[in-house]
Amino acid sequence: MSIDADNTLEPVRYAVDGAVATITLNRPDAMNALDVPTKEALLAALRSASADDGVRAVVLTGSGRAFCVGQDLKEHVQKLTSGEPPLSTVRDHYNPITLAIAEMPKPTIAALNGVAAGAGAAFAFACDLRIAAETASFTLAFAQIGLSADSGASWTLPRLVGTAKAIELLYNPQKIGVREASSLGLISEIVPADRLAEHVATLAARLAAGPTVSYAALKASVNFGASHSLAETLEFEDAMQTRCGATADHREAVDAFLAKRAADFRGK
Ligand code: T3D
Repeated sequence: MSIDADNTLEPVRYAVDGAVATITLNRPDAMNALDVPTKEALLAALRSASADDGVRAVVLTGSGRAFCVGQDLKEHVQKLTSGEPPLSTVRDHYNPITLAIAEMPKPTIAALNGVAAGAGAAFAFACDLRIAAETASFTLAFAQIGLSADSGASWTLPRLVGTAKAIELLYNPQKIGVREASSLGLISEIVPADRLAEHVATLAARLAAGPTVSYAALKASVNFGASHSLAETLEFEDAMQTRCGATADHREAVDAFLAKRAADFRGK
């Protein structure tokens, strides 16, 4: 755990190892619930990872037994009581955080070490890949506290599981264990809890050594195609292919293929 000069726990840790940035929600005693300082620190970390060309893959995880239990309801009730507008945090924090994850121009991995609830689950859904420890679970907690979906859950969840299943899961905010989550397509892999960090580090390092511009274009194309016509998507694909075709990585990969050697991608 990292302690700052005031001897308090930093709510988010940001560490870069090689070309992999790891962002760790770091309020273990609060199950990484999202209060304002945590949301601000998370957004800053995501923006750092996005802007740093040396970072070519991003891991989002939690410390302690939870991934993230969503909005800090202890902070939230204080705002409700004081008459402050608590729901402004959707516009002020949840929306920019979700866009920063979903539009990250490099691969993103949610390393699910424990429960992901509410906005915490939605942040995981916004990542490209979700790797779960056996101890992980999801709870779509929004209706449990009389709220609607936020942090993109109404956009990402139907794309992951289909519209009917998304409504069913949102109406029934019960624990979804890793086996059910896997069969629904919410997670791509389940690993033993004590191997999660190592497994995700290996995957992230592999992605960070890949064709970063190609990965960003693939993500943008798939997301574009999900809400546009075929004709519009073909235009978008053309633009993305033109961009990728001009990269040094593309040239390197073609040369490597013809020379029957492995490509050495630089992310440019
Ligand atoms: O304006 C806005 O804020 C709108 C934005 C909304 C975005 C959202 O994220 S809405 C969804 C908010 N999250 C929830 O409703 C989840 C609430 N928590 C739970 O349902 C359960 O705690 C869990 C399923 C996540 C975990 O269950 P379990 O049995 O493993 O743990 P527990 O015993 O329920 O909780 C352990 C402690 O964590 C407990 O504190 P205590 O009693 O030991 O002092 C509990 O109060 C605390 N905790 C859990 N979730 C939250 C939380 N404290 C604050 N905020 C939480 N979200």
